[in-house]
Amino acid sequence: MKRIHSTDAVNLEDGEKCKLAGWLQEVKNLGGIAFLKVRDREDVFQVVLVKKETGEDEFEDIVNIPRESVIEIEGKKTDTDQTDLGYEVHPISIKVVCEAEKPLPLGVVDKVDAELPTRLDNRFLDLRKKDKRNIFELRNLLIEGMRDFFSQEGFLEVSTPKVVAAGAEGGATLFDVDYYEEKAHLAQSPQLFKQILMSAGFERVYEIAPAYRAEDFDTIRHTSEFISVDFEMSFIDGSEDIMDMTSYMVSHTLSHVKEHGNKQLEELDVELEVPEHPIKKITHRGCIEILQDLGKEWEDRPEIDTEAEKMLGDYVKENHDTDFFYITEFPTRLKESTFYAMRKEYDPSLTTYFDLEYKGQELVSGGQREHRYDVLIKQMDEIGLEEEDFEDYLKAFKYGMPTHGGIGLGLDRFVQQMLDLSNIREAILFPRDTSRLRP
Ligand code: AMO
Repeated sequence: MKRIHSTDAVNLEDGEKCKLAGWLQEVKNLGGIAFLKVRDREDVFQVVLVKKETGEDEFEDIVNIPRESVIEIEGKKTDTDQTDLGYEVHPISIKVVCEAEKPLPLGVVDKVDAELPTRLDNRFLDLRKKDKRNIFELRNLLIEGMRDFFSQEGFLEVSTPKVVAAGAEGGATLFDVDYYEEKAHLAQSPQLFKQILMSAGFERVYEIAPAYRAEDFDTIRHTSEFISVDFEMSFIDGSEDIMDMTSYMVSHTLSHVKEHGNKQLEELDVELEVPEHPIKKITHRGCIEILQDLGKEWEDRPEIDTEAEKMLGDYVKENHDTDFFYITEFPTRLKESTFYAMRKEYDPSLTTYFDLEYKGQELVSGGQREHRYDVLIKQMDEIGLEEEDFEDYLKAFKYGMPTHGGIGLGLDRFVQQMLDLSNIREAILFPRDTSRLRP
């Protein structure tokens, strides 16, 4: 007989035979009768064990199976209004597929969560909890919604190397790799490759892949490995085109999650905002003014730090009733690592770069790129980058490069913010950070 899920058994006739399997979550032994709660991917079903039917020895064997063992039950589905699924199973046979050791390093049905490090050390058990799996089902929908959007808009999904010779986002956060006789790095971003593909004439590309940053401190919104969603598009008239595409992408993606993840969202008690067009834009200068009005004190070199971002997020929520807004026109000096940023024609102290903020935290950063070879070289010189280190990249600009731009979006952060998770690690199956390399 083929094994079916607990939710499929709902549709069987009363008394029909079935085979179900899962993890033994709980045993309630009342002496002559015992109730087993067994969990599969879809739900928790109940098995009723009657001593008179099984015999004393078998009854004892079964009620003593350790919790979280995997068991397989063949039996009769019997309708009842005593369980949530509307049936229980009267077993003909119960097989232990794999017995769990005792004690468990982490409780699966405990009401209160253990500390995050303990949970991450035992992630396979942690993920058996429904609320944890909901996060990854919604993450899956987020990715599905993005792919759906990109494909509708004529973007090609690409895969670029993760072992690279040159970094794109500044030397400080590069991981080194021994690569045969050479020194290589883990890619911080697909930035340089997605730009090269614009010269190749692909026009619209996107990638969803890991990016690596040797962040030297632990925060609730940074990890050393994260999934970067990047797109790049050509023949644009300015960074407005990139912001529009980003807004449509975020809206489409969130409505996809809302439409298909209703059950999980309800279980996690989350309400999603799908942002309307156009998403509010505030210049970097305008943000500083708002922050000054709000009483934030500045040092000599005003950067919008984590605290300021939060203040701005609250301000926008209060005054404009939305979780989303763009910070535009980042000053050139604040984007010095992004040598590839195009500057504003009317004021080269400003870039065409923007961030998209979501619930008071940066989610996206992007803008229009400098596509003119000579200007690009000048910008690299200004911050002391060596041309020969970027030879392969620069070559693509010499033989016909269209105007272009794009963004990078942190997928894990998107999940974190969307579901109001207290730590980005909750949104990652097996996070990597300054103190975690396993499991
Ligand atoms: P940036 O460095 O701002 O831009 O990164 C883009 C987005 O990636 C996410 N992010 C991170 N998430 C988790 N842990 C980290 N350590 C981490 N670092 C970044 C953030 C951020 O907004 N090449 C440009 C993008 C572009 O211009 O196309 C870039 O990588 O959500």
